[in-house]
Amino acid sequence: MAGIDELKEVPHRRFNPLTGEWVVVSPHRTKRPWQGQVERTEQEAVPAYDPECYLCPGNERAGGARNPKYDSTFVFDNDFAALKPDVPAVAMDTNGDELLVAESEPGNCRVLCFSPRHDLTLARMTVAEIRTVVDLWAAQFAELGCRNNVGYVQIFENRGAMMGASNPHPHCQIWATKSLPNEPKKEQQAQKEYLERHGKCLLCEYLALEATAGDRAVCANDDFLAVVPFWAVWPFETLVVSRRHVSDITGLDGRGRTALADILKQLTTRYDNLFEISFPYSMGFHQRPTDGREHPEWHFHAHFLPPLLRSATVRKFMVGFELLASPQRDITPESAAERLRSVSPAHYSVRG
Ligand code: H2U
Ligand code: ZN
Repeated sequence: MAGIDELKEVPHRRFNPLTGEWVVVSPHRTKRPWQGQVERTEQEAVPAYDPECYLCPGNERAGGARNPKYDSTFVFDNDFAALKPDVPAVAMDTNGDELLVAESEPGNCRVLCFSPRHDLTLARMTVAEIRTVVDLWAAQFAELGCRNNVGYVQIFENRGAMMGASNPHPHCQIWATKSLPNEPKKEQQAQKEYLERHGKCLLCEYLALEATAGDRAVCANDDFLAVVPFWAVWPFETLVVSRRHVSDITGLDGRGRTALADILKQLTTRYDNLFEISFPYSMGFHQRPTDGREHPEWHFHAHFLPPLLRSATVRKFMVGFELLASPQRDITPESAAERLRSVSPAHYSVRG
């Protein structure tokens, strides 16, 4: 069996055991993975309070509602929700030919503000402040997940204009759906099959491998490990895995929740330090479906999917072969992890 060293300069493809999909890796295209230049971009000063922001405490939202003068976290139903809880049960399959298939999808969409401060981000909040966000994520997962018509709860953050975030105020969204969406559905099947075939949890086993290997690790604490996964698609994609086998965020005890806050701060700090900007990404937690069944196969984790490639402005595009055939990357996951490990663990904004 070949080791990764033998593939260091060889075009190859890597298997993602969580989705059953492959990614093409072309390491020979990056003679030097990193030129060392940091392209400084002009950063707009963000005020602590913005009278025009629809998420700041006390302000009016676009829908007309007014935010309370909250001093920690704040959650509300999305004023422009993509899904609604009360929809008639409708299913169509014209002529039964399995070609024009549709069904109504009940759901809830919420917006969750991390902080009353307009100018903060996870990287610049304290671990104690992020811990209150973790507690609210857990409460929201529990509350929405126990509803009859909620089979899955997706918590996600779009960070930065490049990712389509409409507002710099630190916030995330929660979408609760009746059905299991595509990505968690793939992971559900893969984890279930792995458990059946090996009698072990896929991510427990992967975590043990990565903890020993070390070359894809980015940062860690006693309860979590952040790695650039072996099968990463985005240049600086990471996977945050709980060391304990819990299937959802409510399975974390107090210590685990503080550790989750800590690893999120560590990781987002390293991301920001890479190009000395507030690093854009989409991140989200993958947890067990809330369909009322037992899900021993599910291992709680988070994915960070950042678009940037070489600098604050040069992003990766998923086009051509990637869009039509399979994703591809040049910089290897190992060198991306090395880059993330080599930056300071302290945020550039407080380093002076
Ligand atoms: P994003 O930044 O990830 O787009 O999330 C912001 C969400 O906030 C977005 O889904 C909602 C938008 O619908 N929103 C409100 O619910 N009320 C408002 O007053 C403006 C934006
Ligand atoms: Zn704001």
